[in-house]
Amino acid sequence: MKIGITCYPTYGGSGVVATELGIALAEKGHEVHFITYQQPFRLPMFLPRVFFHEVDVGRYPLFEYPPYDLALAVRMHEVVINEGLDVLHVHYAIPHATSAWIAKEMLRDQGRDIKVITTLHGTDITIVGQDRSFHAITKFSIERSDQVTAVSSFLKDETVRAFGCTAGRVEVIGNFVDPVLYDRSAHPPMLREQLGHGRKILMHISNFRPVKRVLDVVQIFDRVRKEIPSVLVMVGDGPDRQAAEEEARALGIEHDEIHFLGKIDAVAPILASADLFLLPTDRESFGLSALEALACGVPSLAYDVGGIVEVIKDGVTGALCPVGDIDGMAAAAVAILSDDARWHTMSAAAAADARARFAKDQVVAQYEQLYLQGRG
Ligand code: GMT
Repeated sequence: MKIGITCYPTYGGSGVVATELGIALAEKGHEVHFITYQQPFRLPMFLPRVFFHEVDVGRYPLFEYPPYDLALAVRMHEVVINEGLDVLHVHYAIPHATSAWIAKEMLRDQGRDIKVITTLHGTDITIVGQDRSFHAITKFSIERSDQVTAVSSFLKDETVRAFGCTAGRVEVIGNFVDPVLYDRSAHPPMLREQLGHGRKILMHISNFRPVKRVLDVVQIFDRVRKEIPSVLVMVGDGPDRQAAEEEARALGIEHDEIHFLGKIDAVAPILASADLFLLPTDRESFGLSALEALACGVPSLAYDVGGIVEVIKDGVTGALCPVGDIDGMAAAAVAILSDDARWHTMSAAAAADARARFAKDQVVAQYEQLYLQGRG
């Protein structure tokens, strides 16, 4: 099939999922066309059957806010015609589902139908989509999509609740990992040798937005390090990085105990050195980074809200605590890290469960089924 994919190409979960889905589809023989404003960051320069179509908004003095959604619709319309696409699969509703609907209407006028699939990822439903400025257009665009998927049951329920969509219209297709890449045994323990020095390694990966609660990460670690020789590795960057660094200093955490590595695209080799993953976010629809950690055999800790409870199995592959329960998270971390046998059992269960429920091949096949539905 010929599939158009639109996503946010920069750092972020939905862009990662969309890009890796596109690469996997191309490996299976489909032709994939990314339509967005920048080459997706996880997309290597050239791959067979993968194409990139840049959206150019142009510049005009009148436009204080250049209308990207319209330029995207025009580009979608053009690529569908020029490349003969069968389906447009957009990731993150705003504004991608709206642009796809406009392109679909333009094509309809030319006697051509294009199937539009919208995958909802998180804040397009839980935050931005519910803002007064966007609620009506988000609801409209979801309802006009031919098919809608959500990355967790939590997100599906939230879509039905907040937008009044019929539950049957939203199919849950979770995120996925490549079990070959996210394999602890596939990577030398480089980070452990460089930073571990015999200590346990706790890790956090995110875009350091307020929703990720990176200060909680530092405070949990502060309690753990007092019980167990350990080191915290912080991966990523964003608005709360400075506050996290200041919190570490205020708590007297030594320079050698906490490392801020900044943005790193290839996280599998460093996850393979971690002993515990911390993702204490309070509004996570899925938690892709936790899934990547689990696949690498890293027991993961999170708050028991949102879709992350569908990813981490409490007491089996990690632990879940009430939001803000920093003492509880620290106690759970110490309990896992101080018992080698328990850690090994959890690590093996984490890697096995990630493979059983979220392996790339099975999830990509679910999307392929969706593309084929309704085709003659
Ligand atoms: O960063 C992004 O690309 C989108 C972001 C968001 O804010 O919606 O991430 C969401 O999509 C990811 C991929 O499906 C999920 O793993 C994240 O849990 C989800 N983020 C939130 O719900 C906060």
